[in-house]
Amino acid sequence: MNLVVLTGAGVSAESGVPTFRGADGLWEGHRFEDVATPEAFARDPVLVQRFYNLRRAALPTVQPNAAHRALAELAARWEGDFLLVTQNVDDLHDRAEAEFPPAPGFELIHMHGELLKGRCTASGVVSDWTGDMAPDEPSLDHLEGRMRPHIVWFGEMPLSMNRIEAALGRCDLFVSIGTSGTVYPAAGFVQLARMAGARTVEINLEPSLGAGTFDEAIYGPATETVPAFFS
Ligand code: BV8
Repeated sequence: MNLVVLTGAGVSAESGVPTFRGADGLWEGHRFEDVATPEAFARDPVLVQRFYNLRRAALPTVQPNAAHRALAELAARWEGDFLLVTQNVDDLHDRAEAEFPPAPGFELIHMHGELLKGRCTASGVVSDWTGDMAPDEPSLDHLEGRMRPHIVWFGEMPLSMNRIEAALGRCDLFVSIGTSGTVYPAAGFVQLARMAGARTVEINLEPSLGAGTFDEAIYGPATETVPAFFS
């Protein structure tokens, strides 16, 4: 059986990583859509770098929770194809996977990029973020370009979309965990899974914007609902 799981900020909430809507979509008075864009980076790179440096600096202080671990344990024993697509840019799924070596059919995709990676604006080369964690670190120079966060900003194409759409087109079970269904194209994945004839399940704290599209729904904190669903 082929499985696709989509996760959003709600899967990391109980680890202490703030969700986006929790602050009513604001960060220090800025709407995410105004900070997480290429235009914002061009206009005020220090502000944007500070936005990411603060979130990057918080990562060592948070740990994977029971939901991340339940998904990693599932990846270790799943016999078919299992694609875990996360909208999150934290490394909590990666750290949980490191504890449970995944089975061959498993793949983790960060469709919106990763806080711990940077990208050269000239060459496009992606590398581990080597910049200082200082919140006011100016943009790093890298070769002839500048190092930007390896993050997919609003208006930019998410990563690995062909791979994701191919997996959705042939999945038997699609589970969406901890996402409000606000941001596209992730919010449209459930439709692609339905068109493939998959069983679709929403696991969230409360109904998402797309709640009516799912066959089933389970509401409650992810650290309880995710282990229970996949046990
Ligand atoms: C693109 C990286 C085109 C940045 C992110 C108008 C209508 C429709 C679409 C658009 C529109 N105008 C613009 C668009 C497109 C836009 C979009 O969707 N905008 C929204 C705001 C309307 N999308 C884009 O721009 C995307 N790109 O469309 O490209 C294109 C085409 C061709 C060629 C080039 C380009 C790119 C979007 C990616 C943006 N980057 N992340 C960063 O992180 O700084 S998005 C960012 O916000 C996150 O990654 C995440 O995806 C999103 C927040 O969503 P969630 O993860 O769902 O988090 P949220 O807080 O909203 O919800 C948390 C949920 O968890 C809640 O439901 C809550 O109840 C639940 N929860 C809380 N606690 C728990 C819990 N559940 C369980 N247990 C708990 N304990």
